[in-house]
Amino acid sequence: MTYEKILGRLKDKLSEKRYIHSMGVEYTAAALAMVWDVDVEKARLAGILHDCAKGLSGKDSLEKAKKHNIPISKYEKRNPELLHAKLGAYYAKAKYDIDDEEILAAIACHTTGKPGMNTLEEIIFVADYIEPNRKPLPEIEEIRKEAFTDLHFCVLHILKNTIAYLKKDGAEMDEMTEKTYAYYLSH
Ligand code: DGI
Ligand code: FE
Ligand code: FE
Repeated sequence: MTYEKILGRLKDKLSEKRYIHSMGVEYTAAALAMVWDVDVEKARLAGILHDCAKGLSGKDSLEKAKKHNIPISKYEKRNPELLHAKLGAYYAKAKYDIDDEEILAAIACHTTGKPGMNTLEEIIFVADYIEPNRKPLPEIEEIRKEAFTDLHFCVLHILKNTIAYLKKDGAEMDEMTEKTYAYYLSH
């Protein structure tokens, strides 16, 4: 599928705000790929497509996950918006012709992260958080610098702030978010 076709389909599936965010993740991931010696085209594709399933409601996400045999954890059952990452990987392959397993894996873990992410996975996780169209988050200036100077530390910093935000909000934490944080604290 051509890049233009991917953009056309995404534009149809996402809100304008989410589409602009996706473009921000694409170019931020491309810049990070240049610094961290990752294939720039892979980073761009993972970035532009990472939220391709974000247009679905919670109810539809659960239905689609069941339909496509995507395992649903108890956390995802209670917080179905978490499923947009795994569903995104599914649609990237099924609807956007992405066969590269590394791109699909980076999309699948972009919300909670996972222990021992590879560089492309870390780049998408970070780019999602720091891209310039997102509304400013606490300590974002430091986090943005870290993304280009110390990628592992940047992942840890984002996890720490996301967990603090979820706690403050009384939101339920996914087991994977906690596991990822524990991993990055000790590595
Ligand atoms: O899809 P985006 O909004 O671009 O970003 P994302 O995929 O990182 O999703 C962000 C949302 O996911 C944010 O509101 C925090 C939430 N989130 C991240 N980890 C967890 C979580 N929500 C719950 N309930 N539990 C988590 O562990
Ligand atoms: Fe997302
Ligand atoms: Fe996103």
